[in-house]
Amino acid sequence: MNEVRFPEGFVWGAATAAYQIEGAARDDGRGESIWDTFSRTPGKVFAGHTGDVACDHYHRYADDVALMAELGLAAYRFSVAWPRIRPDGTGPVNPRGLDFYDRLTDALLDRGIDPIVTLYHWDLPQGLQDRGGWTSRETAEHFADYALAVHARLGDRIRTWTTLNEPWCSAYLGYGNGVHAPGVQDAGAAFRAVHHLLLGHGLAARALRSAGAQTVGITLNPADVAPADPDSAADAAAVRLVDGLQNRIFLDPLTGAGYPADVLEHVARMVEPTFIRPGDEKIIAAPLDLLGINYYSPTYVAGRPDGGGSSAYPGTEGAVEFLPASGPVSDMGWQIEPAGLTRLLVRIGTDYPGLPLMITENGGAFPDDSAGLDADGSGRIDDTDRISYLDGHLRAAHEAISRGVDLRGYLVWSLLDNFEWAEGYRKRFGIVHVDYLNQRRTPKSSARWYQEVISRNGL
Ligand code: PNW
Repeated sequence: MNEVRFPEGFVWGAATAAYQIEGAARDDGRGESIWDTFSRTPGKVFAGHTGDVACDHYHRYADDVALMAELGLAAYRFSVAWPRIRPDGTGPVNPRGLDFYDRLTDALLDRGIDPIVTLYHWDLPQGLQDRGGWTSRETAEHFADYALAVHARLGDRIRTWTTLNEPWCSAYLGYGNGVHAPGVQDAGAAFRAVHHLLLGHGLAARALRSAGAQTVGITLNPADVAPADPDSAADAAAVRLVDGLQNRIFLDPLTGAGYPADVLEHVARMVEPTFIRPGDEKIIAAPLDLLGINYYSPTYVAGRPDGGGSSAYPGTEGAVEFLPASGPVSDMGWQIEPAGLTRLLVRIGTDYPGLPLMITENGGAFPDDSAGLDADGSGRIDDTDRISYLDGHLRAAHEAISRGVDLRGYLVWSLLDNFEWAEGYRKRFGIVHVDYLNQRRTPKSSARWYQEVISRNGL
């Protein structure tokens, strides 16, 4: 294989999210989130798993930061749990919740690791869901207030602030097909949620910048949507529809172009978009310093009147067929295709120029292979499938850079095995293995490999 070197200053790191790793669900005045409610509802999450304990990172953060330092990470992306900061969503700020992120931030800075904050990685306070959640406009305003409260405590030390993680998932999986919390199944609610999430982003971005935040961004999970048959006009129409629902519905308003007309037309078939008020698109278009991109797998579609569509894309039934994965897949069943990452980065770099990009998540779930571990946790976990996934995707990212894409960094998902949402703990994305019986951390071979990549700034 060719040697590749990344640009000087390229940021290497890892990512996690609060509900997936922290545990300590009842500590220090934390309130409940929609994921507490959802995971405690029988039948929603695999085997009834919850985030009550997770990786117990809340109590073990100092050791986890030491591990990050050992691996040589330059940056660490974590999320702040809103219900730790405003336990019931609307009432007073809980200083003990902020204390935890204060300690974590200082531990990172002590080790020279740059903190990258995500303000919302899906754990909406249940109290706000009881008032309509993201279908309600008022949630967007509460989000901006909460963002300011976090900034007031950490703004003197944290440079990079991102508002939302993957609003596509929050809206379409949370309110559309109900596979994620809060488990609502209603296409109209999903589109209301899209708009209020974007509005919340815009209000928070503006507020953070006025408060002095240096770098303000958002993380999306844009898809590389490709046609089953590149020569078929019907498939091209299906690509346009899915691209609209996944990519342009977010990227166009965020970058100042407003909602695309074809997407609004599609939405209007399911719900009258009266929730979009004059002036909203201007708020959503708050200047962005960074666009985070999470990429795992490509999406192939065909245009067919008898296509089953996907419950994750409202209104695609009877128009689109989503092709099943072909070729190698991860333990999530997701097709492994690094070239999709190159295509996606080049497309975003071309269609939305001038926006610095960072891969804020990329990685693979692969079956646990901890059988080689001794009882004391020593020994090796040879996750060669994960190493080859990461190697392929880093080469794909490098290819995009060499084609002129302004890619600033790469954060692997994830530092630790963790609570994989509806899949519970059965899917493992970590470069570090977690034994949930005793919370022992064991770096997998991929962690040692990544350490080497970081130290050479390349492959
Ligand atoms: C992302 N889908 O979630 C999240 O940001 C992470 O918290 C998560 O652990 C990671 O990817 C791996 O799943 C997604 O169904 C969940 O298309 C589901 C989908 C996409 C992303």
